[in-house]
Amino acid sequence: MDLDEVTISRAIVQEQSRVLLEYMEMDVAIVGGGPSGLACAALLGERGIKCALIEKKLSIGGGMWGGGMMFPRIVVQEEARRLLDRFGIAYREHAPGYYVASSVEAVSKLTAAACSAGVEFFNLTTVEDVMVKGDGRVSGLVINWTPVEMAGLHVDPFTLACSYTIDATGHDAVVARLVEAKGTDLAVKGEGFMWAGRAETNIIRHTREIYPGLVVTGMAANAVAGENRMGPIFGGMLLSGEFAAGLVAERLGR
Ligand code: 48F
Repeated sequence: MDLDEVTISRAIVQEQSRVLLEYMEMDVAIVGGGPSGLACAALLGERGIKCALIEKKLSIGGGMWGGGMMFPRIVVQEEARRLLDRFGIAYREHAPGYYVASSVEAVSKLTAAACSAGVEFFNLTTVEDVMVKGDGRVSGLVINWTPVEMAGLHVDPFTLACSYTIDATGHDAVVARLVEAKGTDLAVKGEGFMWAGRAETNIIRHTREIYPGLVVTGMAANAVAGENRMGPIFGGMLLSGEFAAGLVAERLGR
């Protein structure tokens, strides 16, 4: 087959432009492609909810790739084992209730599940602001190419509309902090000391709608609440993502 370089370029631009236009309006925008965002995206997608995951980096996976101190293994506790099973992630029992999985397999299987569920991914895309209009709800995201932000270029962004936004940006709780910075009554307390048991137990309670239209999940939920951190145990991230998906699906009546 003789290949035409321009056809290759045209295919990419045309197809991704089609997707971007289609997702200018969607049900749920998930910001951050770490374990909580990925689990949430997969479970929303499986319910037929139109959602996209926006990730500022080139690769999806957030803090899960690195496992613990760059050993590519993650620990998941008994309460979340069913989610390893649900996503087909293999594991070994290290001690009663402590399961160890490959972080590479975990990211890949969660990402594959989200893709299979119809979730669209916008990587290399940074959420730099949110849209809040007369009804006082977070009703859209202001996005730009990450390289534009990295280079400090003065380039105006695009806006995507969504019924719900999920802040899955991890320790930085970026979307929550954007809302806080506008002088709203939302206060991001910042994460507390390392205390895995407490952090993992309380994360579900902190996974909630923190501002109209804005739900927080994963480490961002703990950071908003001033809750402890937990290190390389990931059950809470998966459970929080699952809980956020259920919460938003219920609000959408799906
Ligand atoms: O940090 P991250 O993995 O979030 P998480 O799902 O999981 C936390 C764990 O990895 C770990 C832990 C142990 O359990 O505490 O840290 O809560 O993933 C957050 C993702 O959000 C992206 C960021 O690149 C990362 O992949 N992100 C951050 N800011 C933005 C963003 C932004 N402004 N726009 C788009 N993506």
